[in-house]
Amino acid sequence: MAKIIGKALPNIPWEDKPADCKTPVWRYSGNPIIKKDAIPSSNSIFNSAAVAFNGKFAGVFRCDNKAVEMNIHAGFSDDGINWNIDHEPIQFQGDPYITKLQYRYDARVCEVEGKYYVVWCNGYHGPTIGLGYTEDFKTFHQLENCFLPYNRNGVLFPRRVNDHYLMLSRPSDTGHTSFGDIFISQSKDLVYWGKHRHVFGTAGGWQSTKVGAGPTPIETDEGWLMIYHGVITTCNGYVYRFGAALLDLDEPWKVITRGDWYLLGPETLYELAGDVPGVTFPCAALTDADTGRIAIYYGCADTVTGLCFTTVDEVLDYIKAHPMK
Ligand code: BMA
Repeated sequence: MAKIIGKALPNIPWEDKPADCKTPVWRYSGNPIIKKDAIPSSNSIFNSAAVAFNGKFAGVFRCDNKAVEMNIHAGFSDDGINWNIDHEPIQFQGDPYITKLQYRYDARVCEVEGKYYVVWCNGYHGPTIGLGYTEDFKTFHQLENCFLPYNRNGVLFPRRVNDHYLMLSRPSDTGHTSFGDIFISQSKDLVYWGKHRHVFGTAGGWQSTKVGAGPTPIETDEGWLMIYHGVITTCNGYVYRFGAALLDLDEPWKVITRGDWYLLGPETLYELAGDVPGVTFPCAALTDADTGRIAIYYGCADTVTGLCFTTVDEVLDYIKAHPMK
């Protein structure tokens, strides 16, 4: 039995695994939990991040509006399933040179030492990784962009490792990048990032075009559990699934095990049909250290937000049973 290192979350959203389910991850029966028009201005709400907050839940949601402009909005929930999303996008405080809006999307939220950090793809003469923080999900402060363009997929670790903040990211190009490996960068102050290390690149099948980090890595007694998306190019375009890898706790650029089989991919109607058919894109995971339960939030077909469940043992047993050679 593996152990999640972290806080108990007795009110984690949860449904038991259905008796007839043969996969390591199972979908919430009420999916999608957030519809495309959950706020008046939205065309689609997907690739969004939730965290435990003050005994309840808060999050940052990608809401593309009816002009199909990409922006991020705060939201709150009593149960992690039913959400009230602010109708207005987040307005960041900070240096106007940095806070000037071009576009924002695919946020992750990560609590580090009592602050909730938001990491997102930020338009700044091309996509790069934006970083900000909040303590109440009402006032948000924006820090410097972490990297030079182009980079569209940043994920912060929930604690410092060897006195460095760690960020996973994927250097890319301006558009729908047809390549991409995952790197780790390190920082003493969340401003200057360096000591860049390659974590892993593409592999066969479902992860043959590009890979990118998903939710905040989950600390376990066996290593960092990283859930990540993998993309394959088919005759109908890109298909996004997600899988998992276990990274060394002290040197997370070292891969202990990486799954050859995906955990979840587009199968249901709301994953197969939408603005971008065939996309399952995980951006957040709630965890309960007492039970090992994990609830994953994922974007479906770039249109709606879904929720699915697993446990730390389900995932680790699965990637160990089907490891990449
Ligand atoms: C990626 C990002 C995601 C999106 C995905 C599929 O490159 O733009 O926001 O979900 O493509 O369209």
